[in-house]
Amino acid sequence: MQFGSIQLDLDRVHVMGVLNVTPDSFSDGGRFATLDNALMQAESMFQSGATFIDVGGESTRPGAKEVSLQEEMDRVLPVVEALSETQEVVISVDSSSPQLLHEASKIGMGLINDVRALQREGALEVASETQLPICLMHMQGSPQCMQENPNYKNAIDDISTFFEERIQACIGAGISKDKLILDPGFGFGKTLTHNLMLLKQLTVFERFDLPLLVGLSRKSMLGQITGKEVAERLAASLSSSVIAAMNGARIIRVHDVEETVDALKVVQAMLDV
Ligand code: 7PJ
Repeated sequence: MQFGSIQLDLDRVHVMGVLNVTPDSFSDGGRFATLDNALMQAESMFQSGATFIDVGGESTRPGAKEVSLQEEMDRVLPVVEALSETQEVVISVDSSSPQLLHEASKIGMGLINDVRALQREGALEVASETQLPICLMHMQGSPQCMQENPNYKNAIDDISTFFEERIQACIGAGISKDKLILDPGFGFGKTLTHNLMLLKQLTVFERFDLPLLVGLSRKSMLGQITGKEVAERLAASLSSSVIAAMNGARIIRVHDVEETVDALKVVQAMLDV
């Protein structure tokens, strides 16, 4: 798949490093809120083997406050611009805001990562104009209320129906199907059981014949399983990344890039035999 100027083989496993530029971000306490810190963190993730850097300025942790468009743009755009000048890495932008995505597309964004799957007004049109790849993520509800009472008739079926609907919406907006990546959205309006079922049955989404991206890194489901705080979830995160890759995920979104790259090299070496 072509991500701006960078071509990647998505039959192989890739690591996406998370770069939060939110002062209230969930697991690094906003330490990378300033531009210099963000760039240093990105450089370190790139050196460790990340092929994507996912820049996000809106905290979507459960219960997080909404951020204004201006604030989100002020956080994200300088980072995108600086990264595109210095790194040979795909810059993914974790945003649902059409205006931000439009601006970011002019300064080096290589992937649209929208946790709302282009459902905001104007998002489909902007995404179509950029001609960039798009990750469509499933979420039930909104970050403000999604963990209050996650509820599905059948989570796999409901998420599949959602994917079908969003893929059709994209095609209707002139986006070709081969630009799409799917993500079931671990932790976004899902109970522990939903998350575990999705991880176990991830291969069911192979029927869409599109690359799968997943993010499980440090998430609360891992805290529920291990009883550990966010900062102590490395081993659990690695375990979940390995399971996801073995079940077909090809882009794994994580905070701990160096450790994940090694863990996934083992998976890739095995797949290569
Ligand atoms: C995800 C994301 C994810 C995609 C976040 C966190 C919450 N984008 N953005 N998939 N999670 N595509 O990292 O805990 O799972 S923010």
